[in-house]
Amino acid sequence: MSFDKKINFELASNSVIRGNDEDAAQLTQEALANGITAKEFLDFGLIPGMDVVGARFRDGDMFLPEVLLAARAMKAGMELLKPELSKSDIKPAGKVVIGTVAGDLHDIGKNIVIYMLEGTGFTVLDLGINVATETFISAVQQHQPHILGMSAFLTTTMPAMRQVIESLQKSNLREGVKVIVGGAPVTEHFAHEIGSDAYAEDAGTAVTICKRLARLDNS
Ligand code: B1M
Repeated sequence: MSFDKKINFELASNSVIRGNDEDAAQLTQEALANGITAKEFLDFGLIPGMDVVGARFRDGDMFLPEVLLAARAMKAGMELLKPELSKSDIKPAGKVVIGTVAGDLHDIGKNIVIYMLEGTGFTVLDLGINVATETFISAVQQHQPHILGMSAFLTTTMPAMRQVIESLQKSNLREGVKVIVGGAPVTEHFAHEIGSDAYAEDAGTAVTICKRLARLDNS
């Protein structure tokens, strides 16, 4: 049977919605084998599926165990996309330390940002999820990155970003590092209010902005 891009994307979205990791992996493999780019497959296949999951969960039509299965299916696809998203012949563009803030266990969006940063030549140190303020601070002290990135996916964990920026100031580290924040509930306005240098609404924009921030830092 010939490969149909539209059907592949639809089936991939459905595999995330149904939480079927085997299907998600197989459809990802098929897409890559048929010349679909990792970015296109994410944007039109996996992520739209997760958007449906989010809306159903919000409306009470889906429950936590199903959301966990959806996340597992999404990750099964992402694992296969990672090599392509992270492939880079470009020399290091800068160093980024990144993590999901304290109290927050979401990491799918953060990981996409990381893969795409690595794919454009950034060296990335991933601090993981539920990262305490002190851990961000000591990572900046120890690794002296050009950029500190923070993700928050819950309205209740967004204030932790402010705490990290305040701690950077108190530790006299703020001048030496650019800060970028993101995650579904975070806005440009919020980023500005807490004193972040930048905000990005998606991984592609995050890469463009990090390039700009790293260049400014070096100049
Ligand atoms: Co949760 N969850 N969840 N969840 N979950 C949301 C975020 C929610 C919006 C769902 C909803 O109600 N519709 C809601 C938050 C409501 C709010 O705060 N306003 C919610 C809730 C309530 C919860 C729990 C509290 C549920 C409960 O226990 N009752 C709980 C909290 C746990 C905790 O963190 N303490 C919880 C748990 C979970 C799971 C563990 C089951 C799972 C996470 C699995 C994982 O990540 N490993 C999960 C999931 C999967 C979701 C949804 C459905 C999907 C998130 C996702 O992966 N999206 C989500 C609903 C939604 O967002 N539609 C939801 C796909 C991803 C590609 O997009 O994350 O936006 P996104 O990332 C984007 C951008 O935001 C941006 O680039 C990424 C790629 O383009 N970006 C950055 C991200 N980080 C960036 C950093 C940057 C720049 C850009 O610079 C540094």
